[in-house]
Amino acid sequence: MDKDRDHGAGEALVLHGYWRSTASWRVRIALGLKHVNWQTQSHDLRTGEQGQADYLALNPQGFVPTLEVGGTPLTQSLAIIEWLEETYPDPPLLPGNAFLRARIRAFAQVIACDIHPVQNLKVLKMLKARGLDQAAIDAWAAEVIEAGLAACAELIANVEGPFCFGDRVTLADVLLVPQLGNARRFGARFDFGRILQIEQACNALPAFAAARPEAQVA
Ligand SMILES: N[C@@H](CCC(=O)N[C@@H](CS)C(=O)NCC(=O)O)C(=O)O
Repeated sequence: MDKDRDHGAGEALVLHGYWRSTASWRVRIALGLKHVNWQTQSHDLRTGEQGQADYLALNPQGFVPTLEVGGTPLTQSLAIIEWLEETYPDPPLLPGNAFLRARIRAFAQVIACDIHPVQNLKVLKMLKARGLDQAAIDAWAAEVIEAGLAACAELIANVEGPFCFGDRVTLADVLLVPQLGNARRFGARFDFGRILQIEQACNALPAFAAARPEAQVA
């Protein structure tokens, strides 16, 4: 890799992901909102394809997503989305002033840093290996999701919808909708504040509809 080369708009984009991956789902939404063309390469997490040597060369953590930009990999969904935001500024996912942007990022980070990481496959397998049965694992995941989503609802309690931060989709909505998919998977409550109405408003948009797991080829 030429470390001095920047990567800009118009380069070929390949999204390495998986249909059910929450973090890949986020990136699919952002790509759709930005009206960017991309190709997709699926890695079956159930069979461990994310741990194969050729994939680890792109993403040493063995996680999806990875976005290849002109053949160079970018990892971590939030970093990928921020790269998209800087490269394709329209429509902005981080609008407004610095204070509003900090609030939007805080909401997104509750999900990306504090709720989602403990439900990834590696972590769930570790719990199983330590003797927890599936019901206990699901209950533990649901508890974490519920506490996090309740906090998310509070963070936007003083904002009018239809979206998390007003009448435009932001990074917060991009993170929220896939996390609600995970909430359903683990049987967690998510009827906090405006959360359900926000999900409905988002899913009415083509970029969100096209990014749903059910709309992907497995
Ligand atoms: N912080 C990472 C999380 C990525 C992540 O957890 N990906 C999951 C799918 S949603 C994964 O690849 N899991 C594979 C495994 O745990 O082996 C990001 O936002 O990109």
